[in-house]
Amino acid sequence: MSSPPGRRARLSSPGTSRQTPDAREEVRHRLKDLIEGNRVMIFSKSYCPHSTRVKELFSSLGVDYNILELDQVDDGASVQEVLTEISNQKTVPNIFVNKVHVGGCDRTFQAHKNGLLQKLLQEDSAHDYDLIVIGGGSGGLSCAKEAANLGKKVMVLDFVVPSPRGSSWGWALSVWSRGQGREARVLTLLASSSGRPHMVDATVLGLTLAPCPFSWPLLLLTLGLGGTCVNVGCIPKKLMHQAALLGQALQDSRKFGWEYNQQVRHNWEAMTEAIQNHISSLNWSYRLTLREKGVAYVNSYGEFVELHKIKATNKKGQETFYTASKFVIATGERPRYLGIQGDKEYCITSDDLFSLRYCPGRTLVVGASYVGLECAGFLAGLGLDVTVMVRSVLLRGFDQEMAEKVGSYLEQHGVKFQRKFTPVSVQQVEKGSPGKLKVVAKSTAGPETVEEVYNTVLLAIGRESCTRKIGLEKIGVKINEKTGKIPVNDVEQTNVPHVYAIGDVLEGKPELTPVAIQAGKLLARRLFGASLEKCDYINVPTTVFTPLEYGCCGLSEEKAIEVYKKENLEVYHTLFWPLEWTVAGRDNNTCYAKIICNKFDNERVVGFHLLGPNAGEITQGFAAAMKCGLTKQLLNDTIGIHPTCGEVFTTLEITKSSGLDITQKGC
Ligand code: FAD
Ligand code: NA7
Repeated sequence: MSSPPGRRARLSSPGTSRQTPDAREEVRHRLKDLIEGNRVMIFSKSYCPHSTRVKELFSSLGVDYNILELDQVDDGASVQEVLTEISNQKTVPNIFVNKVHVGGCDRTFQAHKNGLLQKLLQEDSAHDYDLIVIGGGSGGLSCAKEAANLGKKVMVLDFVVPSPRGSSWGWALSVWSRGQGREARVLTLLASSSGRPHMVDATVLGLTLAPCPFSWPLLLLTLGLGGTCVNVGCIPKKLMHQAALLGQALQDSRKFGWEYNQQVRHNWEAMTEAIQNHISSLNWSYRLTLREKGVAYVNSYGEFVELHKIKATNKKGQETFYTASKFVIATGERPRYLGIQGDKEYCITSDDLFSLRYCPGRTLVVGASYVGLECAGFLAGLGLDVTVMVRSVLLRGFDQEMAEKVGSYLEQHGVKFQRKFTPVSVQQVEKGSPGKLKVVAKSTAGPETVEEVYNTVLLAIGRESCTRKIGLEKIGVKINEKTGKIPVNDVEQTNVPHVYAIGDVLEGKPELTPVAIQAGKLLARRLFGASLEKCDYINVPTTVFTPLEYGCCGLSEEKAIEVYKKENLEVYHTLFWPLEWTVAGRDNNTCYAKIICNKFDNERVVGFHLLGPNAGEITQGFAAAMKCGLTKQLLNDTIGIHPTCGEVFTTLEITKSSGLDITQKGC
């Protein structure tokens, strides 16, 4: 663990003689000054392992401490003697917190376990808040709520800077009031950013509400609380994926005997309005939860101005200043732009798509990572003409065999791929909703240039961390200048001890909602509770929600070969035919399952990959098994659930190295 170096106390005592009473008295005074002048004072010896453990504990709690290494000062022996008189403790480490003698290593850890240490540390009320979280997304809200659960005074700042196309999400005006009956609790959503004013009852939105504590109705304005996932990420994306899957199910249903005559068509406006209503209800329930937990929520842009002070600027430009003992940066990321003619004026990104008021029509998706492919997949599933412009490979960082299979399924389902091209200009040729845009693209492999007209151009070319305009340079928090990401140690602490970071802004960590949530919750528990548990970023499962879902956990085949070497791995795989696809007459050699095992570790599964229906649901369970050390033998010993797709992993027999045929016969 890399712990921040504590400040080294100086105890130089010129002319001090350990023998004379005067010198002894002088040491006593100096020690008193150190104990009274420092929130945490550790008397230690630089080589003592117990002292190191204690320093690590305070570092993991984000607490600044002062150290006096008794083996590194001239009069260390007499200091230790005087310390023994003061504290009745002979040994080091010898710890004082807010002038209170805590004890040695064991007693300090015990005090941490039973909460006494935290109480002692809290007796520092110089700041407005114990914790200020900048960013009210997945990570920030999780951290703030947990800190409030632990009795802390917490503030969350959340502010959405509108996208270049003007999208700013999630405002909702609602009334919260007592209902008619004893148990009744009513929230009525009056209007939301999704469009025209409407009245929706909370129960219809599936909200569980605490009874309204007031006898009069409370009018609440909620502004997009919840960050990327809720407003412009996972939630609307998965719901649009579901809309597309329903279209596929409609096609399959005829094979299962459903007869219907009316022409089936999809209504974009109806879908987006329903999804935006759901999002408004989530925004509102987050707001309510913060209120219930006593977390102060401020809809303002946060920026550091001093080590313990931030400036909060609201929509009207009004500035307010707040101080806190600790800060968590959870500002997330926003979509990147190409930096070419017409991109900010005419192109949209995922920040605009999910609330787009009109059907995007013929669409060009630029970028082939998961955001690009997922959007291309559901847009094609809704019946649109979609092209993906790919600069290099599909799904960089994912298993490339799986990525190509995801791509070919998309292609079978009507998505066109323009490989090895990147746009150089976007020009409006016709206004409208949607209008028409001419895209000129250049080959990345040669001099070729092409041009084509689309109704919509969706950029999915990566995301920029929101770390460059939050005053980090003023307080010395280091970022990776190239990526904007924040490097942290294994307890999410930046190089400035009282400033932490979680979620998408972190360098080298998976950019996923559950990761941000887990990191935020555990951070709060470490800072304010008795926990030392760290966030485990290994074997984080994920799923690409393309029309045929791709779920994975652990290493890609390429990465596994890099880490373990090919000869040390055994890869088991098969194509399979979901039962639901048989009657529907869908392809029998599309779905694919693969595990990568380390031959020299009991065939432990180091990579799990599945392309098939509901891969997200299936992968979640196997991820838990991988946490428990899943091996091939354990999979063999597991009895399958028949007939399911997941059972395929209990019967994998063919190794890739054998080269045996894995195609499914039939149909
Ligand atoms: P965010 O959720 O982005 O929250 C940051 C918040 O801070 C925002 O509200 C922002 O406006 C605010 N903010 C920024 N700067 C300031 C400031 N200075 N002051 C005040 N407020 C500020 N993950 C999954 O796990 N599953 C998925 O299926 C999935 N799908 C996705 C689909 C898309 C299209 C996208 C874009 C992302 C998807 N993700 C998915 C990723 C997921 O959304 C992120 O990993 C997650 O939201 C990160 O949480 P966070 O707390 O780090 O940041
Ligand atoms: P990613 O994962 O950074 O991928 C960006 C994609 O865009 C990738 O395919 C890039 O190709 C491509 N790209 C980047 N620049 C260009 C240009 N100039 N022209 C064409 N294509 C380009 O971004 P996502 O938006 O998909 O996801 C980012 C995170 O957001 C993700 O981790 C989620 O948590 C949410 P490359 O492979 O670099 O050649």
